[in-house]
Amino acid sequence: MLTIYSEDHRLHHGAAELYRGRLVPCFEMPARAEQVLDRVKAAGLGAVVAPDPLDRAALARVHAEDYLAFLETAWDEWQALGETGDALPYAWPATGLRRDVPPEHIDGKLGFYSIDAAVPITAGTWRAITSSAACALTGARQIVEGAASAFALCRPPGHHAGARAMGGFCYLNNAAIAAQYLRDNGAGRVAILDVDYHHGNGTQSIFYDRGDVFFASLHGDPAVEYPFFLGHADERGEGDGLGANRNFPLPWGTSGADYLSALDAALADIAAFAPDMVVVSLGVDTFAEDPISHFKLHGPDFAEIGRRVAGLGRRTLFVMEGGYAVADIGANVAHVLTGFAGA
Ligand code: Q9C
Ligand code: ZN
Repeated sequence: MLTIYSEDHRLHHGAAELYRGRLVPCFEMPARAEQVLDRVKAAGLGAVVAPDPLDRAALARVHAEDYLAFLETAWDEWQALGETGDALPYAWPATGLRRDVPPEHIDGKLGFYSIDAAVPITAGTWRAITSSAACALTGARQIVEGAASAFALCRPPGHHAGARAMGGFCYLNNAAIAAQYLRDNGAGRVAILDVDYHHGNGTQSIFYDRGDVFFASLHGDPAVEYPFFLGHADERGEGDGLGANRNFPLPWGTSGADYLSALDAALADIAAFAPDMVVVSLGVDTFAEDPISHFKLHGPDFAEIGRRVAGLGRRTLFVMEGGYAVADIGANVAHVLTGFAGA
C-alpha cells in the first residue's frame, strides 16, 4: 500500500485553541504526522511518495470559491493589522444573525467561515492545507488507476470542514475532495466510512443531498461530544441523498466489541449501497488513551477495523483524520492499514 506524504504539514503549527474558557496548547500538532510516518515505514507497508502538484480546480469541486479565497488570503489580511500571533475567530453568525452579507473585516470573515475556534491560521497554513489535500488527491488518483488501496497521510485533517467553513482543526475536507475526484474520474458510486471519534459533520453536509456518495460515520454521541450540532441517528440524507447518510452515535466508554458491532452495521449499509470505490476517514482518536476522546479501543481493535473494511472487497483510499495520543497514533494507524492489507 502506497503512502502519500508531504512534509509541508510542518508549516502549520497553531499555538493555542479556545477550550472551556482557556487558551490551551493545540492538540493537533506536527508530531502527529511524524509519528504516523515513522510507524508506517517500520511496518513495511510500502513506498512513501510525495503528492502530485495540486489541481486547484479539484478543491473547487467541493469548496466554494469565496471560502478558498478567504483561506488563501486570511494570513496576509491578519498580518496587515500588525498581528504576529495566530489568527483565530471570535464571533459567529449563529441563530438570529445574518449570513447573507459577507463581512469585509478579517475578524468578521474568520467567524463567517468557521464553526468554532479550533482553527488557528498561521503563516504556513495555506501551504500545509493545500499539500494535505494534494496527498488525498494523489491517493485518489492511485485508486482510479487501479491500486487496491492507498494511504493519504494528510495533516491538517479535514472531516469537520464544510463547503464554506473550517472547524475542529480542519480547513479543506480532504476525504470529500478525494471522493469527488473518484466520482469525476470513473467511480459511479463512492462510499465514505468515517471512523474518527468525532462526527464528520463537514463531509456529511457536503454530500447530504446527493445519492451518488454514501456517508457512514461512527462517533461519540453529539449529545455529549463535539461537534454537538450534527451527527444524530435520524440524519438520513435529503432529496436525492435520502437514505445515503447513516450515523452511529455511540456513548462515552464504548468498548472495542461494541464499536465493532456498530462497524459491521455500517459496513452492511455500505455493501448494500454497492459503491465502486471506498474512502475511509481514518481517525484513531477512538483509542483508549486519547487525551480529548472517550472511547476504549486498543491496538487489536484497530487491526480488526482494517480487516473488516477489507471485507467490502472494494478499492479503498484511507485518509488521515484525528488521533491525539501522539506516542500511540502511529502504531494505531499502522494496525488499521496492516489489518486491511493482511486480510
Ligand atoms: N480542546 C478531529 O479529530 N475541540 N478534530 C475539542 C478539545 C475540537 C477534533 C476540544 C475537536 C476536533 C479531526
Ligand atoms: Zn476526531
